[in-house]
Amino acid sequence: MKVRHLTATTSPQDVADAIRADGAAIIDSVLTAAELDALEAELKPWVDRTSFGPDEFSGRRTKRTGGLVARSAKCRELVMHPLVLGAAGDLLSHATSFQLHLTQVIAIGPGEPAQAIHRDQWAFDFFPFPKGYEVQFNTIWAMTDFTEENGATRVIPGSNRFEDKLKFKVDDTVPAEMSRGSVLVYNGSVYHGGGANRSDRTRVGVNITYNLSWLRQEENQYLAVPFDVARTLPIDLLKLIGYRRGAYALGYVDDLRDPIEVIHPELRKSGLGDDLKEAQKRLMTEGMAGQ
Ligand SMILES: O=C(O)CCC(=O)C(=O)O
Ligand SMILES: [Fe+2]
Repeated sequence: MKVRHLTATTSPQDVADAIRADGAAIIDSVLTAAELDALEAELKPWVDRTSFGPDEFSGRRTKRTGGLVARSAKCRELVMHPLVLGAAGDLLSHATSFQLHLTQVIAIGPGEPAQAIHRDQWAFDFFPFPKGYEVQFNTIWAMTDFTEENGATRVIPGSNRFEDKLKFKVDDTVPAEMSRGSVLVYNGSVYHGGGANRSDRTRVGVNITYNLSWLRQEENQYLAVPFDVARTLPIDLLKLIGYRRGAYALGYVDDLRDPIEVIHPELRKSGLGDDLKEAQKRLMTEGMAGQ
């Protein structure tokens, strides 16, 4: 079974449905050549000065370059891409909100062997989330073509419904082959891994992932994005990178202040934002019912 291909005009709900069905899908030709060139120009200096990975999982011939919200204005557009945010919101709608989890160029160099097949949600200390309770929405934007030969991500379609902590071989997977400018979208429960690069060119993807706001972020956005840069970012992006509360109370500052107020004091609110009213209502009814 191959990874399903969708067009860039697919609705966010249909993208989310494809992921619910198979754990992964490819949206073809989302970015234009001009957008890709601009992205590449912003990312190159940072990738050039990144060292190879320290272990097999990160990849000893693979570079992983993060901090992309701070380092690349064009990446902010990928982070905020409406189709991605719409699909993520649909897939993760069982929680109050979701947030940016990590931003990372993954440049798999020639000679890199295949990465171990895994679930991304194992990052949460291998917590056994209930089947169907998705905690992550992930993207890998293809900056080069992704081919079987150059290390296209390996996926087991449908494995989002499998048991946890299973071990697989590369032969159990299929390559998520896609053209430059396409994006692989997948959830935290699908088994996958970076492919072996048997070509003589580097395979480059931009991995941008989102998770439920009640979980910890893999990349520490508060430290990765300097305060002076954060101050210049749009409010929506600030909230997405974590300057908001998760559920009712998670992440407040001093006297129950919303974290966005630290950056923008003019946004001080006396009450809760609309997005938190539902969480408050649940806390009151479910909290009281338990007493
Ligand atoms: O680069 C890829 O194709 C996937 C990498 C991956 O799955 C990971 O590092 O978690
Ligand atoms: Fe992964």
